[in-house]
Amino acid sequence: MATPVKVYGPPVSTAVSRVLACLLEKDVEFQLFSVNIAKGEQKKADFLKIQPFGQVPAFQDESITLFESRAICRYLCDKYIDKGNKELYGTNPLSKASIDQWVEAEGQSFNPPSSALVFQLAFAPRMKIKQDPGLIRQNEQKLAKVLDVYDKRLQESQFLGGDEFTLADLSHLPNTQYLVNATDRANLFGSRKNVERWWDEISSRDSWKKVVDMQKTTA
Ligand SMILES: N[C@@H](CCC(=O)N[C@@H](CS)C(=O)NCC(=O)O)C(=O)O
Repeated sequence: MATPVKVYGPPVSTAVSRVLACLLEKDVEFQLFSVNIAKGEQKKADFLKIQPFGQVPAFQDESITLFESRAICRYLCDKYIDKGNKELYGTNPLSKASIDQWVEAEGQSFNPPSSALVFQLAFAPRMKIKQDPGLIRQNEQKLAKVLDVYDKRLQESQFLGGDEFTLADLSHLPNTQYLVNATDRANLFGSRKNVERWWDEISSRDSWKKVVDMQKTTA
């Protein structure tokens, strides 16, 4: 029997939850190891051996150690090609290229403004950190422009990469979950008809619902 892969980090972390969603879609057995970010455990010498930047997640599969959530997801899809959702990372060079294009768009265009807003609007108040209204305004404008592009794409296509739910969509779940459910900016998504339809569909997948449950129950 295959040894379960190991994920280090809390499910409330957006990057960790991206990997968890992928593992659940691929039906790959995993063990989750807690890393207390508030206590700075991610900066300890032992952890830096598996994640040299001192961030979560870190990941191990037998002798392989990886960091960077999107790279871990791509690895999982390639290694476990015959398990779980077989469409998750495409089935031919063209579908893979389209998925990669939108995973990159998530990392390069969507993530910077959305993660800044998640921090400012959802985490800063909980951590008793003062919010920066200028930064919030600036990132809200940037995200609105990105979502206008998404709305147009999603008018032509059911999902970002094409006709199937793929890594391209999955990658957007973590930040969007916080923006829609833990801030007062849900309207950024709800005011765009095609984005709203897409969000309703991707956020109701069983894999993502399990991750959200884990966020409520695991430290
Ligand atoms: N690009 C990285 C981002 C990792 C990241 O930013 N992790 C955050 C949590 S979501 C973290 O470890 N924060 C604590 C710190 O930076 O000390 C990935 O996708 O894995």
